[in-house]
Amino acid sequence: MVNLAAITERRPYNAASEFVDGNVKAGRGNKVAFKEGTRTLTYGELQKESCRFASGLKALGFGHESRMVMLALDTIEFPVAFWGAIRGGVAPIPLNTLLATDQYAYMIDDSRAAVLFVSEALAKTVEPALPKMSWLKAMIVAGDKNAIATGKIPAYSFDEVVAKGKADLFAAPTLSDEVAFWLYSSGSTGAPKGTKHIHSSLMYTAKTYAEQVLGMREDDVIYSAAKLFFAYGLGNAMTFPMAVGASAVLLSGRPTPDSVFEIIKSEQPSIFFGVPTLYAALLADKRATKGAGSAKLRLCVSAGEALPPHVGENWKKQVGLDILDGIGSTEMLHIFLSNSPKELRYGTSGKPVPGYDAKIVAEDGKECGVDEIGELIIRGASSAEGYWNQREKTRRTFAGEWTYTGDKYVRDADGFLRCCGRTDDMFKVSGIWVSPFEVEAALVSHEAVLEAAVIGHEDSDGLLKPKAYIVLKQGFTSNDQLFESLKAHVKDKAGAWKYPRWIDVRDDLPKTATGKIQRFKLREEDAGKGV
Ligand code: 3UK
Repeated sequence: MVNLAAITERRPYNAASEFVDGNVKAGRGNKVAFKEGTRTLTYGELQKESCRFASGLKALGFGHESRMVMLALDTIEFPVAFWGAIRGGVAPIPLNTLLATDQYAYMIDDSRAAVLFVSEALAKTVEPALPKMSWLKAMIVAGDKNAIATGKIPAYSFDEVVAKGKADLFAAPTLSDEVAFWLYSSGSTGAPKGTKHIHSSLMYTAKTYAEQVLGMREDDVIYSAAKLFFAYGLGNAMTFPMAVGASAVLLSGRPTPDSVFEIIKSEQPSIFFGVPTLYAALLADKRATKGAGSAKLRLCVSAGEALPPHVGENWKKQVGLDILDGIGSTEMLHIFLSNSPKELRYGTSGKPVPGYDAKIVAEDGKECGVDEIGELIIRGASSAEGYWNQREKTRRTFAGEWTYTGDKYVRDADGFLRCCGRTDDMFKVSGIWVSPFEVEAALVSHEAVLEAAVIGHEDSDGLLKPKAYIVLKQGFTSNDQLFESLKAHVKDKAGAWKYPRWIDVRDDLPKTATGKIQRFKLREEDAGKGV
């Protein structure tokens, strides 16, 4: 039996000591922890380099109780910087690498981080934000520090910081209950929220989901197409394999069918983690055959949005393995409901992971019966401490032991839980949030658009993509050229995956008496029409 109480008990504890130093102590100093292309990092190297990084940060004046924003690709430097920071008591804050300058400006300033760790390839996106940042005191660039003009902010290369630091083993005297790192979570309105996670939560997710549902073990080789900056990828490819002394493969580039099949073939992973859109794209490729190219593949996992049943069924037919769909969240850190190799029902998120309790509640707070839709709430020790400087939202989401997911769920007579959409207007595209509000804001900032409403519309794979309803300003007519220009405009303003795949021009949009757009009416109308 896994003793979960021992993990959450309040005590002096630094997660880096257990995840990094624990592996060296267990004799895995020479084992490869991470592989990225031709580069490798052993557990022993990770220990030394993370000590040097922590000590280098300290020498620059950043120690226990400071914060470091990370805008970093999945390279060998990621785990060194992440664990180096945690070791030094500095909270790392990995950011989504697919965002635009203004969004970075918001999160860097909101977090009040003193240090920004950035991969050279991403430096140009964040550069225009730097003169306006009021809290940043230093930049660390993985690569050439001259690739970015940092103005008054001193810049150091990753190598310089590591060289400055000492390799002596140390860890800041943190507590198991203390905030270790943050992740930003987005909502339907308003800005993203800094979600604060504590040191013990990392091992809690590993001992519950990774160990008991996946049975992850020392000889596993992990490949996660979801990047380390997502809570999903962070667990999959970093904390889970490290919790059992396994190895993870990292890809710094985009996970396309080509790059993913190439990695599966060359690295022969035993566990693969993806999102539904990627599985659908992989299935359309002729390489989606037995084991997908890896003789060792034993588990495939999907999360981020609901997996359409036919994707799982076709994968099973072509690849020979089931896809385990599970739901997790930034707020709960990782997966809390999941299918398992022993118990799987497509079209559902499975059952609660050992260590988590799930309830479906009606609006009056009463628990729903079988087949009654309500909001899914979760109890489990990996829940975040709260949102940074967002008291109202914190109180609403983290209600004592229970965390409100904002997801509508229903439980069937056999105890399987099925997702029925959101309680708000949010939806996921490729597992990444889209807020209709921000796509609409981008659309109305175009010269031709008077009003806009955006909903998720199912594509031919049963996966949601943005669909826009717009009212044009006088003097503009709808044509393909205008639609292309609107799509390009949204990509530029809001993010590449958020552009509307369909645009419907209307004379007016359904609104409440107070002028609020009624997206649910458009959704109902759209559902009636089918694809
Ligand atoms: C939705 C799902 C149906 C759901 C995440 C695994 O996605 C993760 O975190 P986010 O904070 O989003 C959380 C929300 O995404 N969702 C996620 N998985 C599923 N809906 N079926 C699923 N399998 O709305 C949830 O509230 O981006 C996923 C591990 C860690 C994570 N943070």
